Amino acid sequence: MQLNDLGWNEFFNNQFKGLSNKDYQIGRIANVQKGNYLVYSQQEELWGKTSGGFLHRTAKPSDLPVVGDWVAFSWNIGDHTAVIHKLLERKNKMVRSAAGSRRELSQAAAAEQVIAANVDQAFIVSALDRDYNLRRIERYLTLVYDSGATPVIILNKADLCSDPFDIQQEVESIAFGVPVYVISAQDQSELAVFRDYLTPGKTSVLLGSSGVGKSTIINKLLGSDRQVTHEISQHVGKGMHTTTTRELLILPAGGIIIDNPGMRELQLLADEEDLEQTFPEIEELAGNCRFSDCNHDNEPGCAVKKAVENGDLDEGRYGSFLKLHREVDFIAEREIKGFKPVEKDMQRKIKNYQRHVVQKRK
Ligand SMILES: Nc1nc2c(ncn2[C@@H]2O[C@H](COP(=O)(O)OP(=O)(O)OP(=O)(O)O)[C@@H](O)[C@H]2O)c(=O)[nH]1
Ligand SMILES: [Mg+2]
Ligand SMILES: [Zn+2]
Repeated sequence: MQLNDLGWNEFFNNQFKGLSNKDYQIGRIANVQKGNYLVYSQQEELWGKTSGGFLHRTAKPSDLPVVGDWVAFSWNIGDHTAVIHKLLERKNKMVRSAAGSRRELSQAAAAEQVIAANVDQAFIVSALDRDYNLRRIERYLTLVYDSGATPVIILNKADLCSDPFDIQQEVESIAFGVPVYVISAQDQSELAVFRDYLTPGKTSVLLGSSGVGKSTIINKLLGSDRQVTHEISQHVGKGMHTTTTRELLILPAGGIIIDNPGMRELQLLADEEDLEQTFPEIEELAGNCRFSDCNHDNEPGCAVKKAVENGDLDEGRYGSFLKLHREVDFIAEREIKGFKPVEKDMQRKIKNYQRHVVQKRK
C-alpha cells in the first residue's frame, strides 16, 4: 500500500520530516477499540497502543488518536504491535458535543468528541422511507461545514418511496448548491454516483442515522459483504446499531471511506459562521434587521421574522434555524463558563501572593 493511497500528503509529510526520531514509521488510524488502535502503514496493518509518554502529554480526550488520524509509531518487536508516539496535527476534524455534556458545564474541554479526522468529503445519507427529515439534514450540514469537509447528500432507498424526485427537489431547496443524489443501494448500478468522488488518496465519511444503509453502500463499493448490515428492527431507536465501531476502509478502485455507526443524538459543536453557511437566505435577510446583533427571535424590526410572516421564509426552516442558533449560543456560553473556575483559581493565587507580600513588609 502506497502512503499516497492512504491519503498521505505534503501537509503531513512536512510535520513528519520535523520529528527528531528518524526510526519512526508513518501510520493511519483505521479503527479504535478501547484504547487499542488499528494502524495502516505502508508495509502492513497492525494493532497497537499509545506510548506512556504520549499519554503523559495528552491533556484532553480529543488529543487521543481517532479514525483518520496520522501517527508516528515504532514496532514493538516482541509481540509485533505498534507503539504510537506522536499524533500529527489534523488537517481538519469532525466534532460533536459528547452526549450528556450539557449537564456538566464546567467540563468544557472534555465535551468535544472527535468523530473522525482528516476527512475531505462527507456523504450525508438519509433514507427515503420513514427516516427522511429535512431538519436533520440541516443539522448534519452544519456539522460538516464546521469540519471544513465538502458535503454531498445521498437519499437512499428510492425503491421504498413513491415520489423520490419531489423529495430531492425539497432537499435541494435547503442545501444551496450541495449535490443531492437519489439512489437505491440495492441496485449496484446506482452506486455509480460515488465514482467521481471516491478518487485515490481522498478520504470520505458516511454520516446518517442507524439503518439508512451506510454499510450497505460500503459493501457495494467494496464488492464484498465485509460490513455487517441489518434489517431495521425494533431495537433501532433504542440505541442498538448494526455498525458499532468507526472503521476506515480502502476501496478497490482507490479512495478511502469511513463507515460510521448511526448517530442517535447529534449535538453540534458549531459556531455562527457554520450556521450562516447552512442558512444563507436567513443570513441575507438579517442584513435588513434593525439591530445588527438581532437574534431573529423577539427583537423589534426583525427582517427574518417579517419574512416568515409574509410567507417569504419557510416556517420550518425558521424554526430549525432558531433551534440550532440557541445550541450554538449555548456552546459559546459553555466555553466561557468553562474558563471561569480557572480565572477564579488565578485570582485566589494572586490574592494569596499579595497577602504574603504585605505580611513580609510588616
Ligand atoms: N429497500 C432498500 N433497503 C435498503 C437499501 N439500502 C439498505 N437497505 C437495507 O436497510 C437495512 C439497514 O442497512 P445498513 O447498511 O445496515 O444501515 P447502516 O446505516 O449501516 O446502519 P447502522 O450501522 O446501524 O448505522 C438493511 O437491511 C439493508 O439491506 C435500499 O436502497 N433499499
Ligand atoms: Mg452500518
Ligand atoms: Zn432579525
